[in-house]
Amino acid sequence: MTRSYRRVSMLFGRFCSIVLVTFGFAQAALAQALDMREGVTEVSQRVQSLHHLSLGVCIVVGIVVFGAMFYTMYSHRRSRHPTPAKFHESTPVEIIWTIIPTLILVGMAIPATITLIDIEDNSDPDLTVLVTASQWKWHYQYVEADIGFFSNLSTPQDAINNLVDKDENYILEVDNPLVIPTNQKVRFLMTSGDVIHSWWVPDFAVKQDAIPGFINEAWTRVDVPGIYRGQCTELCGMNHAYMPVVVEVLPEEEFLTWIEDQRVAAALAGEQAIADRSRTWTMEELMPIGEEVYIAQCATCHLPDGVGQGIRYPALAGSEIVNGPVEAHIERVLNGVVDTEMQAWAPQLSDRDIAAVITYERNSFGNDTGDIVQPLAVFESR
Ligand code: HEC
Ligand SMILES: [Cu+2]
Repeated sequence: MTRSYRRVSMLFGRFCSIVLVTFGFAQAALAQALDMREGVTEVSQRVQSLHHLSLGVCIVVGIVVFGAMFYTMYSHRRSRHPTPAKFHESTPVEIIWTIIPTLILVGMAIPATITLIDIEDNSDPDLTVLVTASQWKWHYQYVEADIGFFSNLSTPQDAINNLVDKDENYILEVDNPLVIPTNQKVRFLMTSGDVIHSWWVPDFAVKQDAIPGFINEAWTRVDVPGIYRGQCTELCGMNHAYMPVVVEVLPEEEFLTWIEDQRVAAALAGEQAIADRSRTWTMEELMPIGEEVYIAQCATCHLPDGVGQGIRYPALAGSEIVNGPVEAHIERVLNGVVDTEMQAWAPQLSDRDIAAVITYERNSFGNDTGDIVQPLAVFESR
């Protein structure tokens, strides 16, 4: 008897230690796979610990409530208690089961409210970025430094169409990431040029709607340099899944150098634009540039071969505008069509790129106007 008892208890002990060791490993792996991420800001870490607090409370409450239920069902079953007790109401019990949940809720509400108030505190920023969403890209304007640029998806179309392998950052990569410095409070002003979008970077615990006609606020302060990725998180049309957010956090000095580089680049682009419109371009020069711009900017809607998509996105092949007077075509591309997805390209593309893409449209997809549109003509129509 004692011997078999010892044996069983030894086996049980071994079993428990195996379970515990496995659980230890599993816990680390599970935390990676299932837990809400910790992120890289103080706010994101507080949000995670709030999540842990609530989850812990839920688990304890669940165990107590279900434990009491199962215990009652088992020990008061009919075979043991043929005649049920007949009491009604119990003031002490009612007081207890009102006060305890109230205390639990207040205990959870206090830290949650403190965190929420901090999340909403957009005062005293070191830097402000105006984020403007549109279908399907982000525009970042550094308010103090007065520089701005568009951030477009950079995943190759062939990866999207399963013609080449997808890499780790598939549809989470852009041509120009938002760049911000470490250790500074960055305030975001969010708005949209068309429909409702939402700017979301999980590692910062920042998720804010970008609504046309409104400006919403959010802020972050990141201590760890690195590249952080997010997405638009409000269904915003056909290419909703293709407008990622990428933020590059640089140490402060590197950030200042970056700002300076952006200023120099903007000045150079201005000079380049003057040079571009002061000479006459040939068809051979414009066509390859036009094709590149078309594939990067226009092909998502009008398709690479210009056939459009039903009534929603008109075909450019055989289009009256594309084959009609040049001025009307330039006007359409510069200003777009209000309240449609055909956006104004004037603020987005240079004179040269617009001239090139229009030249390309007028001489591709079976269109054969022979027109060469000059950057100067685009400049004058702006
Ligand atoms: C997000 C989708 C989208 C993108 C991207 C887009 N377009 Fe459009 N485009 C449209 C829609 C929608 C219309 C029809 C607007 C209307 O008239 O209602 C249109 C119309 C046009 C027309 C007039 C065609 C016609 O026959 O009415 C031209 C020309 C044109 N787009 C050129 C371009 C160029 C050049 C680019 C890239 C620089 C571009 N589009 C990018 C959606 C888009
Ligand atoms: Cu969006």
